[in-house]
Amino acid sequence: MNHDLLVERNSGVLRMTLHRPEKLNALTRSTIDALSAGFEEAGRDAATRVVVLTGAGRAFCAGQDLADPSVVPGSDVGKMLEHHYNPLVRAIRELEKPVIARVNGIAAGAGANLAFACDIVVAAASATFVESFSRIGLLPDSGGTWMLPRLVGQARAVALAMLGSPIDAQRAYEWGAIWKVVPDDELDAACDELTHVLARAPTKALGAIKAAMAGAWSRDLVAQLEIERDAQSMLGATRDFREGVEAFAQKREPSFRGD
Ligand code: T3D
Repeated sequence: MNHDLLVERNSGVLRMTLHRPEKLNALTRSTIDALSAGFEEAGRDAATRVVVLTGAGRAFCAGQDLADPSVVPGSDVGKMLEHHYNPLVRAIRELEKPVIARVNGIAAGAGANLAFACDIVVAAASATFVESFSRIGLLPDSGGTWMLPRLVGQARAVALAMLGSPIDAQRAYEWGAIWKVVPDDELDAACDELTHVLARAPTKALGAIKAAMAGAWSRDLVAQLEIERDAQSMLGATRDFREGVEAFAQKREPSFRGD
């Protein structure tokens, strides 16, 4: 039980809401661990077919709680990454189910990079993203140095990290860092539309897409073709593939179960 994290399950959707609005949902160790546990549980629970990560109040997440004793200068900040942030980022990236970041407001530091680690990022127009690390003498962590250049290109990634300049959701969208930006009052509808589609999609195929694309950065084409072959062998034996082909032949909407 973590009071800074609300966990809700409904119709195949696991929604985790960072809930410490007065501190812009800054992350404590226990909240990071509760998030990791939530993503791991989502992997085990066949009923969960999509995960939504969001924040309460005016922020998505302001990153590490800078009032936490573990970040006092002189302490080994890397230990915090090793034991808490890195397992969380891996839990998001290794979950073979889609993860949506519903970015309702400012996403700073690790908060920004957790959003970028998700599969589909939809942001309110008033949201901003800031790699604030350099402002306090750190480098982007939580996968930021890996993910940002891939999303926006090396030149923009380096400048964002070095300058710590915020970008608004529209710019993040134009730079290819996020999937969609919507007016603030349409964020819920946009997120609901996504979850509705993804919770009824062939979950194993979505998981295979995620895994194949994530690993593609470190493989050559020949190796990637083999990954596609192996994944397609697995997917071709699923009930959802059979259902998809039958539905096509019968000119009806498929009813995917996720198996
Ligand atoms: O262990 C390790 O350090 C390793 C891991 C590092 C990962 C990281 O995430 S490092 C980066 C940490 N995050 C930041 O540096 C961002 C710090 N916050 C800000 O720069 C600003 O708060 C924002 C730009 C995000 C928003 O500014 P603004 O003016 O809209 O709000 P505010 O007034 O600064 O914040 C509102 C309250 O939230 C305020 O509390 P108060 O004074 O009303 O009681 C502020 O202190 C609190 N708050 C905001 N961010 C954090 C925070 N409290 C603790 N930690 C925070 N990160």
